[in-house]
Amino acid sequence: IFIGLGSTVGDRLSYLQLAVDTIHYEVGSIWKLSSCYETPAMGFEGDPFLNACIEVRTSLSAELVLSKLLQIEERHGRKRFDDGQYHARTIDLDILFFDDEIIENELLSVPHPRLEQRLFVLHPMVDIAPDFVHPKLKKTTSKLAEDCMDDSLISKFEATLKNPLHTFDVSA
Ligand code: PH2
Ligand code: MG
Ligand code: MG
Repeated sequence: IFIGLGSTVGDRLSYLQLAVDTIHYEVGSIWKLSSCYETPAMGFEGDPFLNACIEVRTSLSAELVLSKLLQIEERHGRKRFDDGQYHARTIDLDILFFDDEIIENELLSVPHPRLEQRLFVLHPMVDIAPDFVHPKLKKTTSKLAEDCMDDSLISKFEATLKNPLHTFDVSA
């Protein structure tokens, strides 16, 4: 599975690393880590995000992965609001792809809706899985990035995430 990570408050890199470490122990092994990118907040006024993607191997179901990710977000200080708006957050963890499954229910929408409109998702995805085919749109992540109309300015962040296993680290 591919998970998108984002943080917009505090020590953003440490929050993302904390998320990676916790996912490694509670969801599955971290197969690949993208570089980190600094990206302007999309859809609301706010400080820039640090965004990255990881590939995780797990035997858990999508529903279980989702509940683990929500727990991790909560444990590390994310506050949720029920006003239907975006807010600054310490950690946002999104399931982007779950193999080539298409899941639509009241809890989950996988592949993550609108990811093809977001360079802050596509850029890190191209790092770790340029040839992965979007199961609905039938295009690789590289092709989606090329065709993407998002013109936001995305810059590579110098510091990188570390794999808790210290292997398969494509960003090293
Ligand atoms: N996530 C959002 C809304 N806007 N903008 C950026 N740059 N990065 C994000 O991860 C992001 C966002 C909703 O989850
Ligand atoms: Mg998100
Ligand atoms: Mg989210």
